[in-house]
Amino acid sequence: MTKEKIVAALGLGSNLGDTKANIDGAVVALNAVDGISVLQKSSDYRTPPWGPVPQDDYRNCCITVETVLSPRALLNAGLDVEKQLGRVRDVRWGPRTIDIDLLIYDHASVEEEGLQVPHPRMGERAFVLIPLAEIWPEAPLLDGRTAAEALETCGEKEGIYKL
Ligand code: A4P
Ligand code: MG
Repeated sequence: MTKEKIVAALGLGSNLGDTKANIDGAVVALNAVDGISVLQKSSDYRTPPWGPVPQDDYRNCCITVETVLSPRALLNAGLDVEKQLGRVRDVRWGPRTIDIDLLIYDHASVEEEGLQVPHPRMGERAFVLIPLAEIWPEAPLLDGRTAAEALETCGEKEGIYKL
């Protein structure tokens, strides 16, 4: 029996080292994982740092993938790729070589220890919604809105530039 393939979206961010190489390397590494095929990658965007930690601007993008992995296995694949690319977990919300967030997994809603999908903070974050709406405007958020609808009312669009 073949497993059902579903579409998921991942958000990638980097603000340490060669940010383009980090993002591109993460996309290649994710595509190389058994059970994950990258469908689309958005443009990269330069985005002002969000959150309480003063730090450099980020490079952010989103990808859609087709996968037979469970949400947990997909999250773990992302964490493995973060490790491969030399990410050291230091300050929460602090600078990072690469951050891979699981944003959307089909229409599933997951609330487990260490795993929340759709990603709980994505609906207010233009650095997630702008690249996501570029490749998957109909992406279903937790509150029933699509990525494109959430982007319309999102207040943090200033200072974000397509690279
Ligand atoms: N976790 C639970 N649900 C998920 C999910 N859907 N996707 C858990 C990914 N991880 C999920 O994450 C901590 C734990 O969250 C993971 O081990 C996983 O079990 P982390 O990556 O170690 O820590 P973090 O990234 O510092 O915390 P968090 O809360 O994920 O931060 P965010 O929300 O990712 O924010 N500014 C700009 N412009 N661009 C950015 O990309 N990123 C951050 C980090 C801050 N400011 C930013 C950006
Ligand atoms: Mg994270």
